[in-house]
Amino acid sequence: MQSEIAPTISAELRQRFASASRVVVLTGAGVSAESGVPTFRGGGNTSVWKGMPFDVISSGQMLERDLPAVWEWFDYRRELMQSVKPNPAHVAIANWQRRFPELTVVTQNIDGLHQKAGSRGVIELHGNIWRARCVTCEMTIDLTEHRRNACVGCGDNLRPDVVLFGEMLPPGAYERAATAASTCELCFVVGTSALVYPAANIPAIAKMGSGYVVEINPEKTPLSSFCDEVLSGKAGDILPVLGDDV
Ligand code: BV8
Repeated sequence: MQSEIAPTISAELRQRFASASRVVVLTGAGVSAESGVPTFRGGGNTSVWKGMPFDVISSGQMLERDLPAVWEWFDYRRELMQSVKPNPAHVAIANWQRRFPELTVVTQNIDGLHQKAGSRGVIELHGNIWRARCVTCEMTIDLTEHRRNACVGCGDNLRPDVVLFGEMLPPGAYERAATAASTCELCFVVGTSALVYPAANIPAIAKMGSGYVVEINPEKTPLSSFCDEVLSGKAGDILPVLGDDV
């Protein structure tokens, strides 16, 4: 039964969903919106911090200039995320792991909610807010278990293990995501404004291969006109229906 909250899913997508083996899901902040994690460009309380736009406070330059300010910003966001839980969108994507022989989850998010929902092998293009990394020896610690004092390895400062604007992505992360996209049959783009690169390249790479690209977002984005199918609505409404429907 087609849920009244989900838009019409085309016969083509139903057929592809039923027969696909290699699937890529690229997610952005919108997939966590229904968990209560503020998005960045929706004007929420993480789009500006102490008068600074988020791509200023979350930049490599700011980290060089004022590490304590960057820690204050990330401590605030970790506090906001303490009690958030995966929503039906994360759970549906985690369930797809059993459905598709090769499912690759690529996320721009740093909240760890895909892993909490049970997804494995998640490619975190922008790192993870629950980890800290030594600025010198790059040793990482889990901030859910340790306080962020000095590095236990070499004693130098720790920084959030998150990719800030102007910084390179984790070695190999983008390449693994691009490789999966280049050979996928289906690529879902869920809850992203598709403004940040190189993550926003992933759907184009899927399209250049044999990927059928499906956007799931309540709003239009720069990607919408390029996608094979756009399902306008919330990820938490649409993703669970997609699976049941076919
Ligand atoms: C790089 C971690 C190579 C931090 C993030 C100058 C110098 C250097 C680089 C650049 C430069 N100028 C431009 C660049 C490239 C730059 C870039 O792309 N800038 C943009 C702004 C133009 N990229 C980089 O810097 C990257 N590195 O290029 O390295 C390099 C290096 C040095 C020199 C040259 C080249 C690094 C980018 C990573 C930045 N870190 N996050 C933190 O979180 O604080 S990015 C940040 O934006 C988040 O990760 C976020 O995920 C990401 C993208 O945003 P979205 O996820 O799309 O979220 P947004 O709020 O925008 O949209 C939410 C969407 O969800 C909306 O469409 C909404 O409609 C929808 N939605 C809402 N509710 C729902 C929903 N959808 C479904 N269901 C719902 N319920």
